Amino acid sequence: MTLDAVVVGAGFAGMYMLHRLRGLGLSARAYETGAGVGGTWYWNRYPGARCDVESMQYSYSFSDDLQQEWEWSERYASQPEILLYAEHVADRFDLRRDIVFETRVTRAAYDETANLWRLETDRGDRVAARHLITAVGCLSAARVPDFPGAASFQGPTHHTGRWPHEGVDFTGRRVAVIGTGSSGIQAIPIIAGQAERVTVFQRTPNYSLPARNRPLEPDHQTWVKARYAELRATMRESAAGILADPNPDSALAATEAERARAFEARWARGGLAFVGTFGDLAINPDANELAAEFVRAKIREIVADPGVAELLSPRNHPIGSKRICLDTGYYATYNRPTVTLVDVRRDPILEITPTGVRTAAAEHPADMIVYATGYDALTGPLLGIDITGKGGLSLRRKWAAGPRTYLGLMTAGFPNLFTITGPGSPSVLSNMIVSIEQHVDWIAECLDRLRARGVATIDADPLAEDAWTAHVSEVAGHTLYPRADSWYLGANVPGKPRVFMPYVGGVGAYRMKCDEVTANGYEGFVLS
Ligand code: N01
Repeated sequence: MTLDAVVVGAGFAGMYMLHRLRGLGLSARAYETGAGVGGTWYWNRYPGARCDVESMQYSYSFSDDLQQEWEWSERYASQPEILLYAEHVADRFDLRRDIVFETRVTRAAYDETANLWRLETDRGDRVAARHLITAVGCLSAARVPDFPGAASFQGPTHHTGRWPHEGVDFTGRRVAVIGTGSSGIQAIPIIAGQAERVTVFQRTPNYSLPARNRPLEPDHQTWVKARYAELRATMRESAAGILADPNPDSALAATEAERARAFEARWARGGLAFVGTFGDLAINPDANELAAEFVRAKIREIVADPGVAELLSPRNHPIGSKRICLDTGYYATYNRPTVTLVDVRRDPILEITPTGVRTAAAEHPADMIVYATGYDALTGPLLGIDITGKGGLSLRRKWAAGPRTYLGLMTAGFPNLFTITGPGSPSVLSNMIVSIEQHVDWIAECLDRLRARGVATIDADPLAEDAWTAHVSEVAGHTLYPRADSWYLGANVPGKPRVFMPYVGGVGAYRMKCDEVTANGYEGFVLS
């Protein structure tokens, strides 16, 4: 059977892509590893999982009926509520009949003679499609570090991104949590509220800001819904796809009192708006340090033990150069007598034993291990599929020194393969749904226009790809991002090339660039 398009994944990207393809009258099918829709929100069922983009902004804008009828209950939606929303969308737009669940696409090979993508799945399906569109997510390849002895551990182990559907009861348990990124920081306070003991193994302290989550006031919801068109337009033209009200002024130009007032006001407001307190926090190390020290002072205020407060205070990277975390009661959790923090930089994990975690200095008994150890980000989910393009070129080989794309949408030598929120696009540096909708709309329009012009094949021009890849890296070089060992750079995966993968130019500027490429007849692409 030959389809017009196969979509890989049925999270927010895959679902909307499928909807748009159908709207164009194309035959399409999505393959999804999970047993349901929702992607990230299907897998990440750990306690405390919540989106840190506000719910009324972290939602689809493509259907006004949908955005008017759906009611969010909190400022930041919890994982169960976002999953319900995803399921509602799947039902409302009747998407499930074209999604094959519990099926992973394992291979995709471009057949040059037939101009088709030939796919294989782990269930033995064989299917051919004119277009292959990956909607595999940026943070879906979960990573558990290779600790010696890990398999010998006698109790249950759970990665935050592969959490059991039936939930986990921590009552009476001694729980080891490894990792203090966004997932760990959300889960630790809730686990500590239930477990007998929690030992947190921290390699890098993170800057975390208070979420100040609360029930969504009905008046606010009505207000937003009445202005959705205008607010969504502002989000699309913004830097990060959120309504953040950034202050363009320099932190260094303000007086000490003005700065303190500005930081305090945004800290009190809660959420990601803190990073927009001044315009130079992401680019000027001195300005950044002022914001970083403000957060460290807050940690010292909250955490009773000065030694623990110091361990929790990030000092080896600028604020915002690793993904900022939002929390509810994270730092205060360390005031509980049942919670211990282990700094694994000073006291490294040597091995997992049958009954706990052994560091250089001590054995830490545990009945359960929670791995909040993150992902092989951006490239991991794509390279997890054995993809070969023209001349048998494998994507793994092509990207051996880091991803190379044109606009994060295509990679040369792999015709008719589109990568939604691929490396080289704003993706993880933005509200993902804004970036997803922009890519899906761009791809849908492209397929429609090419069909109208009788063009069968689109591929990235290698020269345009070289220029874009250099531009992505150059723009990142003007910021403080490369100063941290982050997953944006692949630093969390041993052996992964150190390349800054997402595009920091901002979703507004990026959208203009993509629209310009379309207006110029797909400049930088080769059509045939
Ligand atoms: O993963 P992470 P995450 N030994 O990679 C540590 C999004 N997200 O799942 O920093 C010891 O950030 C690692 O240490 P280090 C968001 O974009 C959003 O928490 O590499 N420790 C780090 O502390 C986020 O950024 C939301 O030194 C090891 C932790 O494990 C992204 O997903 C919620 C180790 C991993 O942190 C990923 O977040 C959750 C080792 N060998 C996630 N290996 C919201 O919207 C790794 N670590 C709220």
